[in-house]
Amino acid sequence: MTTRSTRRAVLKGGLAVAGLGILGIPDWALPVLAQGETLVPFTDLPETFTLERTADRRIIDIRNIDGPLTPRDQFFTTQHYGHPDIDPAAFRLRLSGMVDRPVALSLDELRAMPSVELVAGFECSGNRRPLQGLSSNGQWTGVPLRAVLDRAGVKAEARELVFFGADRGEEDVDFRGQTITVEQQFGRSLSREKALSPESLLAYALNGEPLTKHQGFPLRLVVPGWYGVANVKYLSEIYAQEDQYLGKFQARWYRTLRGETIDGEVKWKESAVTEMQLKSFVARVSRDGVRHHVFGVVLNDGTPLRSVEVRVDDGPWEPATLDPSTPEQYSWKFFNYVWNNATPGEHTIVSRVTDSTGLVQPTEQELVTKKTFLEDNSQHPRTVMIA
Ligand SMILES: Nc1nc2c(c(=O)[nH]1)N[C@H]1C(S)=C(S)[C@@H](COP(=O)(O)O)O[C@H]1N2
Ligand SMILES: [Mo]
Repeated sequence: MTTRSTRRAVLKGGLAVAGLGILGIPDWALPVLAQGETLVPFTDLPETFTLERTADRRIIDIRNIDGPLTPRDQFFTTQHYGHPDIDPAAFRLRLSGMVDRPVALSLDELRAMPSVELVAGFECSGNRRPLQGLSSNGQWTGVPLRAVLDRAGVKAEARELVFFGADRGEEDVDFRGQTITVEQQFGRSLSREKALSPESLLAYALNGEPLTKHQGFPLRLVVPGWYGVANVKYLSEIYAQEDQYLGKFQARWYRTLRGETIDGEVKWKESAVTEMQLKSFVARVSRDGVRHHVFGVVLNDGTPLRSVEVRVDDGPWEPATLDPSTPEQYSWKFFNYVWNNATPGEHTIVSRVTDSTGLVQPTEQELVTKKTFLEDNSQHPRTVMIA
């Protein structure tokens, strides 16, 4: 058996006992049933910790990641306006606004265009402690966004492309103390340059099968290397305009406020959530005989990585090994670290990643001037108890 299939078998055993959680025994505290490898529980999780599983939100259990691609029915999800029911036969993607030829494309027409496949992982910009479970990795099939925009011909004056989902909801818009309630679609924009650049994709399949309802059936935008919010689901309309788009999910809900020191003075900078910030996190610790394994995940904007390191307690940073099973540029990446001679007692384990430009994942302390919780890519120390 290869290492990967061994791990898969071990974790299948782990999943089989997941139901014991309802007896008050956290499933990850139980010995896993195969190959003598056991999960070592994280002791930093609150005792009452449960994975949120509602129609609009699914947090994956990162301790159970068992392969590079997240299965379709387990992919994390966050959805603001419920799940619209879309009849695929009647579905049309409309392109309008500042275009030469407004078009409406059926799914068959989109599928008839040359397709591309892309492995891309992403996390919600709100992904953070305690579990980091708002993240997943998928193989997307679809049509390059650029090819679809070229069908309509984006006029030279158009500065922004706005992507609207078919999902809609009522929102209170505050204006100088006055509250105005409007019904709106989920909408996000990309600059002309970004939209016409070659990477983005209009995806109709995930891991080789049609998109699931939670992942935006029948069509979604995938902007590789960007936070989840850019990947508009139930994509029904692309509108070209000259003005900046200032809708709620562009200009307000997904904003980061950071203090930056410029010429010795702190300037407060508000920015839209775009490229993923360089992040790694420990996903699980397991024991195999006398050795322990630390397994983790890296997410970033697609910049090549230089290294991942792991530190135990106050020890030195030690190199971890990047797993070759996730080589694609925009895939999430796995790392492994063999922890020898772990002594009984509680230990802290943390990882940090460095990319090829020399950028190092920041500590929590280095992010204290970031005042909103989005884009938290800080190093995430975890604790485990070694028996
Ligand atoms: N139409 C639509 N697209 C959307 C959203 C939404 O609420 N409506 N949520 C966004 C956010 S905040 C995230 S993190 C991702 C989640 O994608 P997933 O559910 O496939 O994981 O979808 C994005 N696309
Ligand atoms: Mo999100």
